[in-house]
Parts: sequence; structure tokens; C-alpha cells
Amino acid sequence: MQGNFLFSNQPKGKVLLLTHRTADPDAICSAAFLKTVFANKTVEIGVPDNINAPAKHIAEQLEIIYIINPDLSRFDSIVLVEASTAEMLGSLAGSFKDFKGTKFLVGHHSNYSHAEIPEKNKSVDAKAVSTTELLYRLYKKEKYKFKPVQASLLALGLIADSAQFLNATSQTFLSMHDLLEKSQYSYNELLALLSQRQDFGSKIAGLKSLRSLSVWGLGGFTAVTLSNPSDTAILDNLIFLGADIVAGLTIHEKYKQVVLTVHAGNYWTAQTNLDLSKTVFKNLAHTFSGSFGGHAAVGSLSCSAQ
Ligand SMILES: [Mn+2]
Repeated sequence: MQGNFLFSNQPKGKVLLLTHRTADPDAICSAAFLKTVFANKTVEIGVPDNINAPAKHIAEQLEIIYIINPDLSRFDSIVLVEASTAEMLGSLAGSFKDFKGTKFLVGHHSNYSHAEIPEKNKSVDAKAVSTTELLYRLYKKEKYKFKPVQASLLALGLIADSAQFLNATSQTFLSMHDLLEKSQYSYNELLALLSQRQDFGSKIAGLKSLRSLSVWGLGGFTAVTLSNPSDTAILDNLIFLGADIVAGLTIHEKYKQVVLTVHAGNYWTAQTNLDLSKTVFKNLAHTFSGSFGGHAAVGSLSCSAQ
């Protein structure tokens, strides 16, 4: 775990907690938790471009207010929440690069490309299953007294990013035990908060993306490929259905970007002992001049397309 600005060097002035593009439950819950612990007068949550269906549902239920594509120049400090590369900031990448205030970063991905952010302004741990787990551990160490809603936010990110404990470590269960005791919700109720309430259009898009699905038996592993999955939750669902490894290729016409996302199940990670992000995607990013992100069980590669 690197330098911990959360206690020693807190962001000053008006603070923006900025998630990655298409914010997911871990990103939105981490930002919402941080909003409750920062003492600054103005702390807002910003989301580049759009938010995914489960994160939107949580925000509605827990009354988390966020701004899509906020004006960055209104703020003195920006804390990136899980936005590990410039590409992950979508249409805000340019204005973040030009931002003159102080920049911070918190997250659990294994690779970060924001070289301009000093180490003392980063709080990252690739061993944490979710950013909320990282925040839980840090605040627990400081003997912080979690309020029920804070415990719920941290638990939600943890359940979501561990794919409902598919990628859990023994630490995840210890964290979850404590968070569940402190949360105002039961485990069932937390799962219901995470369940997607998709609109009609997204449901059709999600189901249609399964038409491109191919199944392969590769070296004793079940592998699934599909193109343009509407949401990365689909990849996790396919692991539940028996895939050991799932690859989705998404083409963002608007941003002229191609994104390859691979999710691996426990069987694949245990058998290969590979960290998808560090060992596979790092090399791919080098070969294709792209940027990579993720962690042991999730890898993503983003490249500019002509
Ligand atoms: Mn995460």
C-alpha cells in the first residue's frame, strides 16, 4: 500500500471525486463514502459520460448525487476514484490533463498511468478486491467508527467487484463480516440494491450482444468470446454459467476506441496463477500502443482506432 493522503494530506478547497467513465458500483460507492469522510465544505461526485445500470440504481436508492461531465475548473482538488488511465476519463480526459489544481488518486487496479500525480497523493493497493475494501482497511486501521450507510456503501463495492465473492480472498470475508454487522441492510437487501434495473433499451442491447457469443474449449478451459457486451456485468454472468474465461470486444465509435475486456473465473486464476492485468494485458498494451488496467481476474486494454 502506497502513501496515504486520506489521513496525512487531505485534498483542500472544493473537491471533486471523479470516477471512471461508465461508473460501476465500486466506483460510485467509493466516491460516496469519501464524500462522507471529507470535512471540506464542497465535495461533489463527478462521472464522465455515463453511469452503469447497477450503479445508477444504488445512487437512486441511497440518494447519492453525482454530476455527469462536471466542469473541472470549478474545483481546487480532484480525487480520481478508480480512473486508472486517461482513457478511462472518456470525454473529460483533456480537461483533466489541463486541470491546474491538486490531483489525487485512489483505487485497486494494478496499473496507473497518471505520472503527473505525486506518490504522496495516491492511495492504491492492487491486492484489495475493490476500492471500497481498500478504504475499509485504511479507515479500520485508524479505528474509524463506520456509520450504517458507510458500511453499506463499502459492502456494496466489495460484493460487486468480487463478483459476489467469486474472486474473494480470506480478507474479503473478514471485511464483509464486519461491514454486514455495521450495515443497516441484510446481505439479501444489499444484493437487491446491486440487481440491475435496466431500461428496456439496455435489456434488449444486453441480450442481443449474446448473439455474438462463441464458446471454445481451450486447453481444458471453457472460453467465451462476444462482441460489444452492453455491460461488463454480462461477462461475470457468463462466468456464473460455466465460462472459465470471457473476452468481450467493444468498439466505441464516438471515441474512436477499441476496448478488450477479459474476466477470468477462480478456476482459471487458480490453475494458471497469472495476474491478467500485470502479465497479459501489460504486454498487450505495449504491443498495441494502448493502455491497460484491471487486476488479477480482470484485464482491459484500450487502444485508439483509426
Ligand atoms: Mn473496482
